[in-house]
Amino acid sequence: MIKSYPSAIIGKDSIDSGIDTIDIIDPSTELVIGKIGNATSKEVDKAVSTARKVFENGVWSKASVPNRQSILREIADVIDKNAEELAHIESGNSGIPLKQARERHVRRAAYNFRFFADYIGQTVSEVYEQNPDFLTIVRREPIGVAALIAPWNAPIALGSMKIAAAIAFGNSCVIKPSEEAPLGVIRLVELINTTDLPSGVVNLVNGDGRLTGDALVRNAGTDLVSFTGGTSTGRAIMAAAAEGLKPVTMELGGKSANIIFEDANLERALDGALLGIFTNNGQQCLAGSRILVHNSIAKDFKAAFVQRAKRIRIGRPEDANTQMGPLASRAHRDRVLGFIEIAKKDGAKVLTGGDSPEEFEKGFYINPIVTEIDSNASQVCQDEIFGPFGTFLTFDTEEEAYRMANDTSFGLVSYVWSENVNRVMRAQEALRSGVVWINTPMMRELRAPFGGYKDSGIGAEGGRACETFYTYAKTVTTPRRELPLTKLGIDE
Ligand code: TXE
Repeated sequence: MIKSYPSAIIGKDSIDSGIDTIDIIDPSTELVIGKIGNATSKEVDKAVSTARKVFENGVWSKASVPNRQSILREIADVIDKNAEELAHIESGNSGIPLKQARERHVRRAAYNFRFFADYIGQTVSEVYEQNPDFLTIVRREPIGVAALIAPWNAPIALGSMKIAAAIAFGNSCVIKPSEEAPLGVIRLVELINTTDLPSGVVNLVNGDGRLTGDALVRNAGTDLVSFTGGTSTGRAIMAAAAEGLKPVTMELGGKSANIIFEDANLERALDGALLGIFTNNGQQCLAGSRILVHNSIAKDFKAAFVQRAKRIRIGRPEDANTQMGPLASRAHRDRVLGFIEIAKKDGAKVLTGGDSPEEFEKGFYINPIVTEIDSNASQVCQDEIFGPFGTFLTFDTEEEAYRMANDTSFGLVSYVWSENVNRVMRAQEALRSGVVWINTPMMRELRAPFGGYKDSGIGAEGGRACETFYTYAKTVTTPRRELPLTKLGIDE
């Protein structure tokens, strides 16, 4: 049965616009599993004004920190209690293997709320008293209504990060999940609505990005915009937000270099390189898609990598054994496959993959792709492919490795594998990316900022980064004694 989902959840009410219904497709079967309506600008307006009303009545924005902490923890508990259901929905709608949805995405969603509950209990404010006549304090106040726009590659994990960060500091929000994979976030918001969080703090609108998403960004009642998605969409959203002078954070694409030096622990580097490009079906902004290997070890490393890539277990997302599921949509799969021809034209050698596994008649499955190429200037080394598509490049010197790693318009993450601590220190300094992972794949420390250099974004997510983004800094100055004031209008 095809279920109809609301086009908006405003407060605790589900609303169906019934307009321009969008099919939601299970990428493993290609079957339509649901329909969502496009929230119209009228519905967006209603969601925003509901969020604003709740913000202004102070029930959440002025709630005590212990009160907010206990509700954030209650949300985390509800996620944990319903983890199995959430993981199934997420996996069924996105093609992410159920095991990864359960152990990484849903667990992370609960952690996001617990993390911010802990964080707000430990915040400190600035006090300036260098001038002994005055005491100046800096207070942090919530801003208002946050517009949150989430992508399809990790909907619950990324959407929950935005909701948790926005509301922890007292804001209300309206989230727009991706129209390609909204079901996990819809269920998350429904679950949030079963807790003691005041109704209207979290609202949701569904629909096409250029209609509903754009209406949300431009709505006069939204005060700031947090976006995760593609770079060109990020540019469009920033331009729309600029008209209202709204602050933005943008977590955009990447073309991350994974540098493997000859003195690395090669077994761990191999495991890490495979995880870096093939986790989450290869659809992640932090993917280590350019694998830069020192020439002296390149031949053996590539051979071992290809052998392992061929053995990655492609399967139905719900199977416990599955390591890689289908890509998220037909259009996306076709786009990823299109890069094979581009690679060949640029002189690349396809070492494996790109064909469809025979056992699946339906579903957007592809075998993991590994290519090698001489020039980092090729489009496959410059464009974000956002799929299970790794490209090998080789280098002779450290400087060459850093030059190549930095020679991209992106700058989200870099990976470095070396057992030489001095080299590691040189590498982290030379690399132009917001995050550098040394001898580890994908270790997300929520206390630290996660954001990109260059076209990979603006701003960051993380403890203090979110505190700064989601609050106004209000400077309050008081004299410590009655200081003489110049008396205007009185003759001296
Ligand atoms: O995402 P979009 P797309 C990259 C990846 C991928 C490419 C395109 O390379 O191939 O982006 O993906 C909403 N105003 N990433 O086109 O468009 C949209 O509805 C307001 C990297 O599918 O960026 C969805 O909710 N909102 C990435 C969200 O933006 C708009 C994750 C993301 O969609 C809008 C995903 C508009 N004008 C893709 N247009 C990462 N950084 O992890 C679209 N949207």
